[in-house]
Amino acid sequence: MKPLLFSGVKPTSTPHLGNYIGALAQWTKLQHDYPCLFSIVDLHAITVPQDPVELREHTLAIAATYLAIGIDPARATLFVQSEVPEHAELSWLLGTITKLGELERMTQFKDKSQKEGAERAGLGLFAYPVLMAADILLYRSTVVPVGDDQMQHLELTRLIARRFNERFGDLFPIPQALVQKVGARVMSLQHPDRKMSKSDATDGGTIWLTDSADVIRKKIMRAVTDTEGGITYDAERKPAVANLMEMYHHMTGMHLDAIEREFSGKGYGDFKKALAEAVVAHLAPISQKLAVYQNDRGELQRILDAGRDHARALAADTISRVRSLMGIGRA
Ligand code: ATP
Ligand code: LTN
Repeated sequence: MKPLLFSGVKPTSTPHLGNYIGALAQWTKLQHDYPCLFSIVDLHAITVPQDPVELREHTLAIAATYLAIGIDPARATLFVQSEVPEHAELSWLLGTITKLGELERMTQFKDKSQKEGAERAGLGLFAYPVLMAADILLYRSTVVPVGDDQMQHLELTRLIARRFNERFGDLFPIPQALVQKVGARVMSLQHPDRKMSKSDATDGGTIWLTDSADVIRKKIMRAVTDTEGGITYDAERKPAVANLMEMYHHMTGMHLDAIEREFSGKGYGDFKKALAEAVVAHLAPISQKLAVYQNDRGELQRILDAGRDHARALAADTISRVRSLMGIGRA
C-alpha cells in the first residue's frame, strides 16, 4: 500500500503551544516524507457546543495556521472535513460495525461526558472515535501523527479497519500512529497534571500561538514549579519543570541533558526567563505570517477549494469500494 499521511485539528479555537509541539510542528517536517492530507475537522468540533460564527472564523484561522507554520499547499492537501461529505457517510457505515462497549471504554468520552453528566452527553461525542476512524480510513491512510491523547482512538481505528477487512474483504491498510518521544503531551502551565488544552484555558495555563510577546512572558513567569528546586529532568518527581524543559527542547532544539548542563546551579527564575525568550523568538515569525494569511481570505479560500476537490476525488474512490463490498445501494 502506498504510504499516505492524515491528521487533523478541530477548529474549536486558535491553536495553542500544545497543539503546535505535539502535532503541528511535526507535520511541517513530515510533509517532505509522505503525501499528506491535513484536515480542519469541524464535524469533530461540534461534538461539544460551538458558536456558529466563531466556528467559521476558527476554521479559517486553523487553515491560516497550517500555512503560517510552513505547511506547503503545493505538497500537502489542506481541506475542511465537512466539505467532503464522504466523512460523514463512512462514519455511519463504520458505526454499524463498532460496538457500544468499545466506545464506552474511550477515556476522552469518559472525561468529556463527565463534565456534563453522562446522561446528557451527545451522541456525537460518543461516536467521535468512529468519525475519526472514518477520516483516516477514507483515504486509506497509513501514517497518523497525533499527540499522546489520541492513541486510544488510533487503536480503535485499527480495530475497526481489521474488522471491516475480515467481514467484507481487504480494503483498508492498518494505520500506524506516529507519536514523538518528547513533547507528545504538553501540560498546562498552571496544572502540570493536566494537558494544555483549548477547553481548559481560562487561567493562563495555555499559551496561544497568537499571544503577544508580553503575554507569553507573563504566562511563563507565572507558571507553577515543583517544590524541589534545580533544572533537572525527572518527569515523575518534578513534572512541572520537566514540562518546561520539554518546551525549551522544542523551541531551541537543545537536548534535555544539554539543557541541564546549561542551567546547572541556576534557579527557576533564570530558566523561565530563557524559556520565555525562546518561545517568543520561535513564535514571532509564525504569528507574523498568521496575521498575513488571515487577512488574505481570497488565498485561503483558493487553497481550501483545491484541497477539497483533491480530497473528494480520493474519498469518492474509497466510498464506492466500501459501498460495493457492503452491498449498499445498487450495482
Ligand atoms: P481539546 O483539548 O479541547 O479537546 P485539543 O487541542 O486536544 O482540544 P485538537 O485541536 O483536535 O484538540 O488537537 C490537535 C492535535 O494536537 C492532536 O493531534 C492532539 O493530539 C494534539 N494535542 C492537543 N493538546 C496537546 C497537548 N497538550 N500536548 C501535545 N499534543 C496535544
Ligand atoms: N481527535 C483528534 C482530531 C482528529 C484527528 C483525526 C487526528 C480528528 N480526526 C484524524 C488524526 C487523524 C483530536 O482531538 N486531536
